[in-house]
Amino acid sequence: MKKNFFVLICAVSLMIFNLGCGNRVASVPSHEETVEIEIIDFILEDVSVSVSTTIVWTNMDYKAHTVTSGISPKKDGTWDSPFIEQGDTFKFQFKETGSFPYWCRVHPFMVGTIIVED
Ligand SMILES: [Cu+2]
Repeated sequence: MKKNFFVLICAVSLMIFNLGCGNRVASVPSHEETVEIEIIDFILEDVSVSVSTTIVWTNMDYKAHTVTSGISPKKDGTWDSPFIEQGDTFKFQFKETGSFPYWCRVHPFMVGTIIVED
């Protein structure tokens, strides 16, 4: 009986240990980060970020803007914000590498590019 109990404890320990390992793997830092971009004076910035980065745009202008992926004046459907009013934000996570041009649907002359690297 005592021996069985000991085996049971070992099995439970192993289960907990494995569970612990699983949790540790899941929480390994994935280098996900947030980059903040302020839209000021009708300028959309060019920014380079690493993959998995979330960009948060904040509109500092008195006019509403959008951040819309694609080459102005065409949307490519990767992302498109609603109107971002002064002080409001829009965020998008870049899960793939590449060069992503974007523009503002209200002011199609506003263009920028997000470069996403490994
Ligand atoms: Cu705009």
